[in-house]
Amino acid sequence: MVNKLKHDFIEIFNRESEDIFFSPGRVNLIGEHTDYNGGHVFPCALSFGTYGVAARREDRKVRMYSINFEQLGVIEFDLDNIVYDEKDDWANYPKGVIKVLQERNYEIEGGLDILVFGNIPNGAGLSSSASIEVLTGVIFNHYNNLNIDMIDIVKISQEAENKFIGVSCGIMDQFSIGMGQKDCAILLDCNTLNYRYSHINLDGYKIVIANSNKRRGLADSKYNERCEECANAKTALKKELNFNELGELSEEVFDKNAYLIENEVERKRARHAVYENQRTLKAVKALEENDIELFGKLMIASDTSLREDYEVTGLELDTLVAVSLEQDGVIGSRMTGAGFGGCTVSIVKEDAVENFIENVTKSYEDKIGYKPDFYVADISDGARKIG
Ligand code: NG1
Ligand code: MG
Repeated sequence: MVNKLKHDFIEIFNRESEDIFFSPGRVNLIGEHTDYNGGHVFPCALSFGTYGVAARREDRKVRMYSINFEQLGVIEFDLDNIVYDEKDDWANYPKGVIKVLQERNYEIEGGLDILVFGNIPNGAGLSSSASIEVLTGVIFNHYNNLNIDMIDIVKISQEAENKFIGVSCGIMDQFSIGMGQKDCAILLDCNTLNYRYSHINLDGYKIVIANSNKRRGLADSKYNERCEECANAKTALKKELNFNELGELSEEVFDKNAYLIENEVERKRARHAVYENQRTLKAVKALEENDIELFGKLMIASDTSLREDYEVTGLELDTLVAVSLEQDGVIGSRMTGAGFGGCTVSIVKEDAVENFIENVTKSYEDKIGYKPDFYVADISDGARKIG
């Protein structure tokens, strides 16, 4: 792979590359739509992600080429004039990160040629966007000797997505991609950014990701709508309760005070955020006590809440979860990521994985008309220089 990318670099830029970087995708095991509500998440970095092959330039131009979007060709821009441009599509993510670096007064000395290749399915809730953001941060950090901590690269990447791209996302994706560790999921408190690694010891089980192959479409605008609904619910509750984030509330306190949220839709959204946060803490405890059955039940409860209270699933994801749960050896299954399409994550007994994939493919295709894709997750390290 790496050799092929070096070869492609020469073809595209007519020169040798200098260094190779990798930034993973991520899958969230539980804790969905809790990050921007100040709750907990439990994601892990994957072995597939985005590769970046780079070489310094003497001038202040950045030239970028993505093998995934070859029809867009080489995208060129000047370090002194970084503006969002719809036609540059994917390249707006790296642009955003460079822009935020500059806004924070990091000095970017010179331009770069960068070839990018990603093997994460796009728009599937596995964070292809955050993967390229963090990749960009790591690359520019390296070539400009900026010595930025990974945590700050994470925050800079999130800010790029918030301000430059316009998605009010929380910090889960960038955090897990930057800070990921092999064979571990990260329990992250998105309010305080306290975190710890939890070793994933799924003896005899696999984490199976299924892509519904339903593109997410309107996800970004619906996403911002959910952020706003939760913010309104929080304001209504805060009139009586003294707290900062929905993630600080227990189910009991929420239930007692939920009547304060007059808007019924906003009440449901907030209920999801509060309950999902508590579920995440219970799920991590269960996993660490080797109670995989309980972990699976909490995954299913998470999905139900995302479907009924948060309303971010849709026919394809609902079908995929339903047919997954009908199979032998399945402990739990839920949508993962923003929703509306994209992926599910399931815990499946190792010896049942093959049948699971075959049967789910068939049932899903019967009902939806096209096939899902599967990935058996391999939990890996976070973004880094690899060569
Ligand atoms: P995906 O589905 O990877 O875009 C989005 C947000 C996360 C989080 C999840 C829902 C972005 C970049 N990320 O993830 O911060 O809120 O949805 O839990 O939009
Ligand atoms: Mg995204």
